[in-house]
Amino acid sequence: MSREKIHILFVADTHLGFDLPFRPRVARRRRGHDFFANFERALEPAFAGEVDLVVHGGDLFYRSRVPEALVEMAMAPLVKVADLGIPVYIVPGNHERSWIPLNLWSIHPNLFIFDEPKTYLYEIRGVTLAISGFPFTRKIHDEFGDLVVQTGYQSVQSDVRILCMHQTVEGSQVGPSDYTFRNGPDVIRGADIPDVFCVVLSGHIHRSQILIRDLKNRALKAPVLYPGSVERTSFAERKEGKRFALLDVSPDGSSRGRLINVQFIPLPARPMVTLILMTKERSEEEVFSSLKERFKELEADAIVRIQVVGSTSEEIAQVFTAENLRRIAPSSMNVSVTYPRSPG
Ligand SMILES: [Mn+2]
Repeated sequence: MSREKIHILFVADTHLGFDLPFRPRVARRRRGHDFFANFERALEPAFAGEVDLVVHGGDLFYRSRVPEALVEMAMAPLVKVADLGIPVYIVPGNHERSWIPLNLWSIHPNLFIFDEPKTYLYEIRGVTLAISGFPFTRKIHDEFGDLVVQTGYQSVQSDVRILCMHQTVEGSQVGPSDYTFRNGPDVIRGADIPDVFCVVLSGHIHRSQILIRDLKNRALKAPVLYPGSVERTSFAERKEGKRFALLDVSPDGSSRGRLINVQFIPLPARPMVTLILMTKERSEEEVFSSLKERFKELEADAIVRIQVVGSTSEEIAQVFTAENLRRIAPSSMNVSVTYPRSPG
């Protein structure tokens, strides 16, 4: 029996279109280009012909309704991969759930979209790989088992089986203080991961991680792999390294095969900084010059969130108008402001 390794490139949560207006009202640095650049970086091993297939784990776009021009831009790198003869499998995420235009692309012989639960077969170097998947599904807690059956994985002969989805699994973590998903209508129980796949590839959770145990410390029947988002979509991700994944699977004599290698490949992500500015008993000029000083201490490409603490009189608020901030912050930064919530 063949011990051939199959190389898979797995990327997810590219959120293309985020901060990328087609007709911007003001000229300032936009974060959207960073997302596109990392998407293309992640696909480099595919452009170089170093992988056998590519899986996109969903949230290709940053929201459900996007302009057609953005769809063209987002699909171009995936079509480039597909044109090289490398099949690309796309899981519709929460942002693409019922989005028909994506299906127009499924006429490409190497682009496959899990618009409903299904299983694709891919024969390569004498190995039959079964790639099962289903689109993002709300309230999946009690539906997961049925969805897996609906993929039809059991009706095909295979040497290796993988499952692709865009869901939250028990034990996955997000946020600066490691919020852990435990239970709930949108969370898949670890114990429900079946014994029929060698790996579960999932988008949705923006922190890259691999789950091998449930919260009762019982081994999962297949590891669940999240590559994470390609750039930081919010300040909750400020401490996370951004990555995509390369993995190898191999036949092992069962119809499931086995996962033999996982590599998380880092992507450059811009620093995110919260700048706390005290305004109590300070004049507009003082606040203004202190803000200018603080900008100088930051990395030039920082994404800055200013948190105003204290008075937000009309004069002080003038310092933080978008126009004013663009004037004093280096143009390489992205700057936003949050004000304290008014008490009561
Ligand atoms: Mn996402």
